[in-house]
Amino acid sequence: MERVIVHVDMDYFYAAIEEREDPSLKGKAVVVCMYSNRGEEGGAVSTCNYVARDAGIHSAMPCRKARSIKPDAVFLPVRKEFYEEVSESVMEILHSSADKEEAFEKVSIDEAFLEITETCDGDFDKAQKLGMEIKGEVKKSERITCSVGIGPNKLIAKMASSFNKPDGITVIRPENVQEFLGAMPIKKLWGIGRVTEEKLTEMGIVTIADLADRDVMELIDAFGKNRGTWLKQSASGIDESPVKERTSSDQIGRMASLKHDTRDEKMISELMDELVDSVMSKAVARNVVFGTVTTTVIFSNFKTSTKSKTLTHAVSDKDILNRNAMEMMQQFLRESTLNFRRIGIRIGNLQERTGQKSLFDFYGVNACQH
Ligand code: TTP
Ligand code: CA
Repeated sequence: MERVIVHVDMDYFYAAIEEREDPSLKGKAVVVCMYSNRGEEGGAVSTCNYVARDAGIHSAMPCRKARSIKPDAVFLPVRKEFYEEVSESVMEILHSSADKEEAFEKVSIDEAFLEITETCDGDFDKAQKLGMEIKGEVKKSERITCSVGIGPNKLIAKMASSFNKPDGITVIRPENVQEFLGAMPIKKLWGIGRVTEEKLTEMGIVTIADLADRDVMELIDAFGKNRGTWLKQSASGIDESPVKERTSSDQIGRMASLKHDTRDEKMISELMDELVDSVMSKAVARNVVFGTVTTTVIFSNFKTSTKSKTLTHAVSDKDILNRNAMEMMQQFLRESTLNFRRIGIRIGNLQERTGQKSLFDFYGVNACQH
């Protein structure tokens, strides 16, 4: 069966979050700036919304220049930790749509690949439907948009997601890969930078189709074996690299929606059991113990709240995880009258397990909340 790969890229991510948080920004140019230690005078544009882009502002431009182009734009400082929280919620949604646990690859704060071959039986019509559902769920839960690309491999999925932005979806079926790539200029091929582009242009290669038509030996002569072969394959739309989890992460988290919005503790506890099982099986597979437990609730009005607890010793114990998680859920229930829409659990401060688990099965102090 042909693989079906999805690439999701959030639209003008940091600026979109700022727009969401402050409805008065709607329609205005919003520029998120990374200020340097020289204060507001230094610094570069991290990103900006599409109103600001239409005026000519873009990432990495000096903030001072952006200000001179559009003095009436709203300039905001980067709030990285906050964006990371939003990113985690988005990633939970994307992860839960993948074929299986391992079929998910977070690429950056606002981009991920997921494989859905089994979920859609290799059928690209079903894949398109699932892609729309993913977009809908992200929009509903986080109130920001993303662009989705679907194709038979990561290369095509990645190029498809940037084909129609913002809030787009592009599905490239295997039989349309050549047509999709062919007419594009070579600089659009994922992985081609300015230096390669210049060299290819000197060789008379302008479009991706030109590159695909070149003899592989000629490309190897010019770029070496690995790069030459890669250029030929990519231009032909071939990419066999797997979607695979990057395991360097120091956290393992899961989030899921309740069957309907509720405050019923039994329903919440049943779903939490499933999430705890899933997180624990991953911790066991990675052979790690955890030192923190974090829970998240997304309420019926889409507001998100998080609580964390630092354990006295790192453990790997399902009951401890479950007990801590449910204590936090009860606290959430006491603090708000709203229904719960989604709940999540995350373990952090992961360390390699050294055995003798029972020695360290203490838990409980240093509770902190935010
Ligand atoms: P991108 O996905 O490159 O950009 P974007 O999400 O803002 O816009 P687009 O709709 O075109 O996808 O980057 C994701 C985030 O990473 C972006 O919101 C801010 C941050 N970023 C920087 O801080 N500096 C940069 O130079 C770039 C390119 C991104
Ligand atoms: Ca993006």
